[in-house]
Amino acid sequence: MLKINTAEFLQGVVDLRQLPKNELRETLFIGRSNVGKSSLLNKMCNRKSLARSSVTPGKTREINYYIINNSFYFVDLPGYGYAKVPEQMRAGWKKLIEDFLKRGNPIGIAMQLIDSRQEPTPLDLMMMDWLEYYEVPYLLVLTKADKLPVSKLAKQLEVYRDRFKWNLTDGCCRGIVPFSIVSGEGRNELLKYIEGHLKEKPRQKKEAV
Ligand SMILES: Nc1nc2c(ncn2[C@@H]2O[C@H](COP(=O)(O)OP(=O)(O)OP(=O)(O)O)[C@@H](O)[C@H]2O)c(=O)[nH]1
Ligand SMILES: [Mg+2]
Repeated sequence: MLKINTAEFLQGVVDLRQLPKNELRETLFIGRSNVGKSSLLNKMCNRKSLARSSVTPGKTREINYYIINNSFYFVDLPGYGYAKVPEQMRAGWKKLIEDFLKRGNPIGIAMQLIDSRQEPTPLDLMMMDWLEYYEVPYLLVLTKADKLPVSKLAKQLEVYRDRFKWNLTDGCCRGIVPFSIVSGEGRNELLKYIEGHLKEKPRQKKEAV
């Protein structure tokens, strides 16, 4: 099993020209504001405050790069869907994320986070469409799993599996995984998936249109 020995914040990127020159494998963490992105990143790295939990949601406008074991990246994309964000900022976010995915990075995978108690929002669905379009393999991670009774969580998993059947069989979704920072549920599964990715050959680069 992959072990995370070191995790360091590398840099925040607001412009794609600032992307690290060193092209290493990367795992993207994507999700709306407050879904538990920073918490999950910290849990993955067994750190308390590597990724800062923001006091004001929607504040993070940067793509945050962390370097893990000095050999691959965790990439925290800015959370979306926060109602109070001005329209102009929202457009900026969309452009930054889409340009970022458009690079067609052949050595990236993603974790799409959705709150296990909720339905996917239109922006979650748009993000998943982008991942499918740019052919980025991803796991759908249902966060805060401890907040649901076991039977409800099982039911919710069924609902998600049914709804995203196409993504699971013909698309790029490689699995749907409940996750909790309280119980640690899901952590090993994510590590296993990342480990597999680190061993894979780079994919064919998809041409941007
Ligand atoms: N019970 C429980 N609470 C969680 C879990 N994951 C996150 N939370 C809580 O949810 C809140 C939001 O978590 P964050 O990790 O800051 O969310 P975020 O997605 O990084 O939010 P932004 O940075 O604002 O986009 C915090 O109060 C966390 O403690 C979980 O697995 N279980
Ligand atoms: Mg955060």
